[in-house]
Amino acid sequence: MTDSGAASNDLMDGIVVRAHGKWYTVEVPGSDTVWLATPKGTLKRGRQLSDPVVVGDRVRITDAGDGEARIEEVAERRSVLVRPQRGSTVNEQILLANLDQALFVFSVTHPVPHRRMLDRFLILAEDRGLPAMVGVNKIDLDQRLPSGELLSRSIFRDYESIYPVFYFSADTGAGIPELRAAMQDKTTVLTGPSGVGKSSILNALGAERVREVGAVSDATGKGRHTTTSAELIRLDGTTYVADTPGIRSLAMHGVASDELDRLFREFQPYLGACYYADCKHLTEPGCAILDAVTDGAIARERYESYAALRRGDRD
Ligand SMILES: Nc1nc2c(ncn2[C@@H]2O[C@H](COP(=O)(O)OP(=O)(O)OP(=O)(O)O)[C@@H](O)[C@H]2O)c(=O)[nH]1
Ligand SMILES: [Mg+2]
Ligand SMILES: [Zn+2]
Repeated sequence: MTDSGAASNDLMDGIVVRAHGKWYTVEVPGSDTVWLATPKGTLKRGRQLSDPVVVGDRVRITDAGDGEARIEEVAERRSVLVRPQRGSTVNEQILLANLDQALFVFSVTHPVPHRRMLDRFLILAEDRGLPAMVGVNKIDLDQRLPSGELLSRSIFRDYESIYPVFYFSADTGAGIPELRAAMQDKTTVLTGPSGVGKSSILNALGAERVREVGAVSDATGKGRHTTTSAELIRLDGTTYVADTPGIRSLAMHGVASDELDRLFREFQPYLGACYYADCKHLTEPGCAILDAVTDGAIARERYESYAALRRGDRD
C-alpha cells in the first residue's frame, strides 16, 4: 500500500515536542500553529519493536480538522537516546530522537558544585557519543580567592581543555549570548542538579513558555495524559532544549568498568601505553595514566573521580 492519496502540498514538516499516550504535540517550524497529532495506522504496525513516534522525531503531518493532525511519515532518526530496559536489549525505551548535544549545568555556589556528578554526566555523554558542554551558572555570585583566581575557574578549569565550558548568569544575563550561540539550530538536552538554575536559564535563553497542550486538551478532550517522556522547548523554530526527566538516572547505568577509562576523554592518548594490557590504572606499576597524573597532564580530581568509580565507591 502506498500513500499516494495524500497530496504532497498538504504535507507539513513538523517536530514532535511532547508525547501523551497515543497523542503527540507537533510544532511546525516557522509557524505558531501547534498540532495534536496521532500516527496513521501503518506507522504503528511498521515499528512494533520500538516506538513508532518519539519526542524529537521529524515528521510530516496532514491536517485532520479540528486542530488535529495525522502523522504520515517519520524521518529516519539521526540519533536516539535510549533507556535500556532491564534484561532486554530489544525493548529499550527511546527517550528522545535527534538529539545533538548535552549541556550539564552547575552553579558556582548555592548549591556547591558536585564534580563527581558532573563526571558521571560526562561519562554518560561519552558513552552515548553525545557532544557535551559544561555550563556554570550564577557567576554573579563568583568570588576572588586569595590567590586572585576566580572561584568558578578554580573549580571548572580542569574541564576547559576537554569540553566547552560556559560561565554565565541567568540573573544578570552575562555570558548568556555565548551559550545561546552554541545552541543555535541544535537540540540540546539540559540537565543538572536541583537549584542550579535550569528553569532560570531557559527563561534567559528566551524559551517560549508555551503550554498549548492544556488548551488543546480542553478543546478536544484528547491529549490529557500527563507527559511521561521528554519534552522539547522551543528557542526558535530550529533550536530546541530538551527537558528529559529520566536523564539523571541514566548517568552511570550500563557502563562496564573496563570501559570506564576510555570515557574519560583526556585519558585516551595514554590508553594502551600501560605496562599491563589489562591495567586498571589504580595501583599498577608502569601505568601511563598514573604517570600522566603525576606529570599534571591529567587533572588529579578527574583521576580521583575515575578511581572512585572504578573501585565501585559510593559517593
Ligand atoms: N544569584 C543567582 N541566582 C540564580 C541564578 N539563576 C537562578 N538563580 C536562583 O536559583 C534558584 C533556583 O533556580 P531554578 O531556575 O528554579 O533552578 P532549577 O535548576 O530549575 O531547579 P529545579 O527545578 O529544582 O531542578 C532560584 O532562587 C533562582 O532565582 C543566577 O544566575 N544567579
Ligand atoms: Mg527547574
Ligand atoms: Zn594504567
